[in-house]
Amino acid sequence: MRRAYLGLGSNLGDRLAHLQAAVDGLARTTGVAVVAVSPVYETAPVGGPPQDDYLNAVVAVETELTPRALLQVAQGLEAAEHRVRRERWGPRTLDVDLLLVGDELVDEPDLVVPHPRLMERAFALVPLADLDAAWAEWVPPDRSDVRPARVELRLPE
Ligand code: GSY
Repeated sequence: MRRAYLGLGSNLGDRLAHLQAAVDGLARTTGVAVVAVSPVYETAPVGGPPQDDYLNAVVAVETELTPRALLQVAQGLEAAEHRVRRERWGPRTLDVDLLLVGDELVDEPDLVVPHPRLMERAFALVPLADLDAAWAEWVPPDRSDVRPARVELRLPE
């Protein structure tokens, strides 16, 4: 068993419902136990075309799955929320990113762990630091693009 952190993002449709569906789907996955969910943040889009703000959060799980198996779970959760890949970095109903999987290092064409852009993304670092204070020192001082949202995710029972 190891601790993994997954980043969740949505900027299309019922954003909170998409994030909650990901948390609930993880909780239903064999070999995965959801242990914590971060606060939800309203965040300015990074990269891609002009698009609406995102809701972002991070979920902590205990898992016996490999990074590859977790990637398949993440892609299944995105597909269940009808994510359509129209353009790179474009708007999406649900994005589920593998941020960290224990101390695993993976560098394959379609899977890099830790997430290759984690250190540049305040929208992932801020909620990650909420769950693991060891990450607080990496959070940029200007958090104006990552604002607490007035909504919360439920931790499944
Ligand atoms: O990789 C996550 C998708 N994404 C996001 C996101 O989740 N939040 C914000 N604020 N910007 C983003 N740009 C991309 S791509």
